Amino acid sequence: MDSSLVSLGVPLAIGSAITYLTRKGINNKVNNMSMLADPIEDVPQYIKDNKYPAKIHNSNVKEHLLTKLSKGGNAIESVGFLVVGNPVEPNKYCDTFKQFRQERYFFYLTGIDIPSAVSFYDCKSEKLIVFLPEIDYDDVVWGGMPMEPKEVLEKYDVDEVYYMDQLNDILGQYKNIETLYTTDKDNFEGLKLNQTLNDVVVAKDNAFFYALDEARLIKDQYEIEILRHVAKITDRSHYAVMSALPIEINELHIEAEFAYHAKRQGARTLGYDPICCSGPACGTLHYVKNSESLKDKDSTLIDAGAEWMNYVSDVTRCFPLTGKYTREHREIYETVRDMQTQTMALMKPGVKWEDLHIMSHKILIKHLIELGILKGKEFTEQEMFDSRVSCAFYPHGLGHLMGLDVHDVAGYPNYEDSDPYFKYLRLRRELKTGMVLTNEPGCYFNDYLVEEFLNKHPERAKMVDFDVMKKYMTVGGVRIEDDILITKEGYENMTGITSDPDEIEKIVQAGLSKKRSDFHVVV
Ligand SMILES: [Mn+2]
Repeated sequence: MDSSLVSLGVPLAIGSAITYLTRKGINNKVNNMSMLADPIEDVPQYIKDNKYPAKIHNSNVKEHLLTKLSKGGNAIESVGFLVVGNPVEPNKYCDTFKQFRQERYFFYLTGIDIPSAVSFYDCKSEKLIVFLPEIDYDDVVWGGMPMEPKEVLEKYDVDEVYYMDQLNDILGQYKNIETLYTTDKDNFEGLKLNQTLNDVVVAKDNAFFYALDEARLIKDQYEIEILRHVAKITDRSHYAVMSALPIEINELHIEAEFAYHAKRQGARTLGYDPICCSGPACGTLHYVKNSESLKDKDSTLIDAGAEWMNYVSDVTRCFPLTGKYTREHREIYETVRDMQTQTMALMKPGVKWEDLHIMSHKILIKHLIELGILKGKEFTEQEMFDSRVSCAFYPHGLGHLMGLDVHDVAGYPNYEDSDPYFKYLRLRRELKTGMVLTNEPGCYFNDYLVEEFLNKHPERAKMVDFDVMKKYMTVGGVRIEDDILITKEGYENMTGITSDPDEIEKIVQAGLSKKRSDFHVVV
């Protein structure tokens, strides 16, 4: 990570201001939420030169669906997809709105961020048609003119665009359609579908979801360009967090620093609620408080990722608040880094993710023996492995798919799995070219985990030297998480922020050498 990352000279977005409050409390016309705020100058050239490949995405879904249709090749010619975007949802008993989040299947099939828009795809002609909510006087008065059909047609990879009142007429022209697959009917109310069409709608169908998920699993070049860009935004935001300790005196300041820098770079939202914890709280996997003082703590953990064009990143870094890792913190850090380095080196098409996950546990066991936390003189590594004792320190999976969702579709986890090794592994399949996933091993010292995984299981507890373990409780935990693209040759690590502990110390120390007034902090 070079120091140029400090100069976050990314221009602010100048896109038109969006107001989405209306007198009626309903507004479907907020156009393209994810694009308007993006700083155009910093958008990758490929994204500038190309449209979001919506038609290819529909065709991918068609191909996967074809493998599931029992009637064979011709049956697909009578199939259509009808998917509705999310509406803007009001907050209860007031005239404000929940933050709009486009429904991810709809976005995958259209690339369109307009609330309550509808997408129709005819598998026979491979035509993609979009229907927009009709113009509403109140909406225009309060929120400005929405995008018109001709603008939508120009901007997006669609064949035809109409207003919603033409939905029945246009769909009625497709006499070949016998099955109209949709995800669910949750947003169907405004469609006013006629009976004939309503009769052929099939919702919540396993084959359709399978086809959607398998299509979303493999990222194309356009999606990869977005993911690389959002990874870059996330890198700089993590760098900013590590560099700003003089103005971070509470966990919430860490979250604020990350969110501020992500937004300045054009990320309107974050991919998920950031996890910002310090000291023993680093042992809580999905810590949500983000509000404790950093005073008198040694360690911190931040798990945060920006979101851009509805695609996310998911990165975790751990750094010492003093600028120097304590001995125990460093030992755990090196353990986790070794788990990540060794498993990452093996990431390539054809490798079973379960195998790398198991390998990460075996590496952890070796390190915990070396540190004296596990009793290596009394028990063999195999006995420890068989007992699942390492799950007390590493209860989650090695990683998960990532894309439009932070825990993306098509991982086929089994949360009912009785084996603690696999219960929380969110990806249960072979790696394939074009998959994007995280590699995020961890090691934690958490009272609750000790109670549940050790104290309640004497056969595991006897393998642990509790006196040695106690010395590590103040570390809380370490997780190192990078975002990986599987390539033909192996992998590409899209995450650029360093995880080298020496480099991290340097970054933190450089920040600590500054004064509060060296930062842009008004309050
Ligand atoms: Mn993650």
